[in-house]
Amino acid sequence: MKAAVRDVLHKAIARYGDQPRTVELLRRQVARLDEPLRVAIAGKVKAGKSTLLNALVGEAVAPTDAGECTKVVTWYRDGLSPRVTLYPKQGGPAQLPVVRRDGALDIDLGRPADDVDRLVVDWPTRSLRTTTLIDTPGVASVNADVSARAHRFLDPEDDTPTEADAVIYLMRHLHSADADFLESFRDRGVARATSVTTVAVLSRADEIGGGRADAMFSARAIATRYRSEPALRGLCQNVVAVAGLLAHTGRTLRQNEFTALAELAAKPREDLESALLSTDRFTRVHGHGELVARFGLFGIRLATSLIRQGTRTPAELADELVARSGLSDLQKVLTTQFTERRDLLKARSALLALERVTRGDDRGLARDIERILAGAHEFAELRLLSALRAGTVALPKPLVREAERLLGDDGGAAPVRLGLPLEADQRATRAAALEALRRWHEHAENPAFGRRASDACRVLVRTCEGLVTRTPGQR
Ligand SMILES: Nc1nc2c(ncn2[C@@H]2O[C@H](COP(=O)(O)OP(=O)(O)OP(=O)(O)O)[C@@H](O)[C@H]2O)c(=O)[nH]1
Ligand SMILES: [Mg+2]
Repeated sequence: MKAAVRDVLHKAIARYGDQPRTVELLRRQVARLDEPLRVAIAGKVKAGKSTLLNALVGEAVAPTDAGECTKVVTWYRDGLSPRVTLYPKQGGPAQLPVVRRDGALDIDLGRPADDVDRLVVDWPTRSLRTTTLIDTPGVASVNADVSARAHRFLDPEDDTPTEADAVIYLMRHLHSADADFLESFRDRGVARATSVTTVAVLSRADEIGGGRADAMFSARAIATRYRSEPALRGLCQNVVAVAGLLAHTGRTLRQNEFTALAELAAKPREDLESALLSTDRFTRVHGHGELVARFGLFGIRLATSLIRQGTRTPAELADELVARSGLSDLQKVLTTQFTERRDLLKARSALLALERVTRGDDRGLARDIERILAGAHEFAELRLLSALRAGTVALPKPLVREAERLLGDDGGAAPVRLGLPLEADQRATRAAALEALRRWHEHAENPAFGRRASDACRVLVRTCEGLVTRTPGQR
């Protein structure tokens, strides 16, 4: 499919030879096909976007305090050596010095954020090799300009293509502004399937209920509820609870922090508990303002209790904090939803871009675009997945769940799609595929189903046929 998309882009470049700006836009799309997937991190002001980005990278690259930088769209990509490039709205790009303070990257724009189009940070790290992460300014903020900047990036109104292939949307609790925002960047073009390119995160999950010991447990329960919330279901692929701060601090835990926590853990437990009721109270009694900023009250409570229960080394503590932060849940969802569908999502972005630039004057390319869309069964799957999530296909509930799984909602591997363990052998997988094929054939013929539901069943028949072909029988 990538080859077909590349071909149609080249064809377009030839046909729009008289329009240098369009050619430039299309050239960028060709290059983009081979680049890592671009995932933007969006959400309201102070939702914890930059902290989560740092947790995903495993280093403090994104500034998290107030400052001009947090108002600028910033790209973080794998590079040979650390480099910060500023692209102003007017004039050519400028290199900024790479300064680290306490291990964290410290960027000084040297000019108002308003004058900056974007920052690009090259950072040598494995975690950015398959995915470029894009930090965006908070939306629906008091500062309408900053909010508008994030909006323009994710859903430009003119005919420039969207820059991100997928979005991680952070919210602290479900707010109508979040649903409005997600709704507003639903795209209207070819592959019409924004929900499949968005994963929602219930962020700063450790703060739920004032950071009580069961905060993460409650947060997971809320995320599960949001997953089936009608306001969200059609707008995103999944909802995961994550305490980004805990994850980031865990991944960058220092020896002196472990020592300080061990000292706190040795104090009488009741005293510590009562000091942990509020930040003010804690810092008044124990000082350690820096520790609170790094761990939060929940993190201190959790870390001291782990040490009391026998965690002996910083490495052990770090692993436990990351494990409890929900970061790996998010990473797993990002892998199945985004990384495994990388080529499809990139092809989709390219076709969306092509459709935007050729709108109104397609120069005979509409047929080529249509042919790719119709020919690639993956697009039909993506659209159906999105329709199922939005609840616009009237299928019985158990069938919806099975359909979502067959379409790759839990992962793209054949056994997983068929509801078998990943390590299931070829024979079992083939048998399950044949059985699924038989049933979906039956569903497709079910006279009780409406036209849309029957169409959906036919897409699944093709999916099952594909699964049968992928697992050939022994002769
Ligand atoms: N307790 C707790 N605090 C968090 C968490 N994530 C972020 N914070 C804190 O919330 C504040 C804002 O975090 P940022 O990561 O800068 O949030 P942001 O969404 O990037 O903010 P803007 O870019 O200014 O919109 C910082 O003081 C963080 O330490 C979390 O998971 N738990
Ligand atoms: Mg930020």
